[in-house]
Amino acid sequence: MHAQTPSDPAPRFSFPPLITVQQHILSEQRRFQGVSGEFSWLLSGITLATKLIEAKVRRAGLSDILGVQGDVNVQGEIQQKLDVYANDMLLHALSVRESVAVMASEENEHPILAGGSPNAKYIVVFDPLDGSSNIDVNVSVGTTFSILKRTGPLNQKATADEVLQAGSQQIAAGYVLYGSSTMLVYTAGNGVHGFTLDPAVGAYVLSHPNIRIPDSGPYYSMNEAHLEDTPPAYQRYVAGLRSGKYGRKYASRYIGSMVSDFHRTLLKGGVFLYPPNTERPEGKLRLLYEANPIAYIAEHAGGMASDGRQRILDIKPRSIHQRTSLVVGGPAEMQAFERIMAET
Ligand code: AHM
Ligand code: MG
Repeated sequence: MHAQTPSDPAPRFSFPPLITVQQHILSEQRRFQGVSGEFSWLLSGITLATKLIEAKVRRAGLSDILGVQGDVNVQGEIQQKLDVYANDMLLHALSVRESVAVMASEENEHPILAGGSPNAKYIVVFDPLDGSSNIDVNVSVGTTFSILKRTGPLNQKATADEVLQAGSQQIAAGYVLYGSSTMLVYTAGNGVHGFTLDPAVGAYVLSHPNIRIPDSGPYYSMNEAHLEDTPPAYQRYVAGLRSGKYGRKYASRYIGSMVSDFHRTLLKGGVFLYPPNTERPEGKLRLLYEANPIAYIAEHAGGMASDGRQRILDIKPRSIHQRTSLVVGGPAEMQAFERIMAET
């Protein structure tokens, strides 16, 4: 008989365990059937790309010193526009994930069929850098993404039309906000979780587990320059928010960068709206890669999202760059909105 090797007790730490997004995805994978290793590998492609994007966004202010976009920089490289760079990073990181069959981006007119395995089963749709016109003035921007499963037979080549699925078919969605810190917020259908990028070690660390949107919050958020040009029901709704008709007098906050405006709405409560207006009767935001991921996250955090006629997630898309109006927020604000719409 061998003598047992003595072992030291497991170390005890006085700080809470650090959970990275990769650990979190893996633990979800163990707990839920249907969440496969391929899926976590795919998500790691998104997190890698967003770290590369964040590094570039953080240096954006230096472009005035190092050369403007389109110029040749000090290394003799042509400076790319940041949204083009962000798109390239996502396309690159995802095209080497064998499980990705199709990618669709705000920056590409048509969906891109990835060359992965013939059994690749995922479709990834994204806006690589939403609100990029704000970069020049140092305002936060974001990346939004949505993950769907292929609808066609797996042993046949994917078709671009498979991207055109209602948002309710998403299996995961998220965004990254490049703000005063960089945060990833995602859901794979089991709670909404927020991770803050620790720039020292380059890891997204769980900072906001199980985010729930407050039942009611202090802010409404819209571009009020368009208010007179929006349908009367929206005007009545905003008047009600301002006047205290829905239980409180709402204050106004508008950044003009959807991820930032939604992120505040998610954490503090309230409502974000981009209604139709005379210039944009369909609304401005894109259904597949802007409204759908935001709506999916909102619903999984206890909120709601509507285009004024129906649930965002029920809209069957006709084209990949289709626009929609969007009203998204907490239950109290959304129920008030739905009552107003029902009266019209
Ligand atoms: P973009 O995809 O061209 O960046 O436009 C989308 C952005 C959103 O981030 C934001 O909610 C909206 O445009 C702001 O629009 P406006 O300037 O009309 O208020
Ligand atoms: Mg956009």
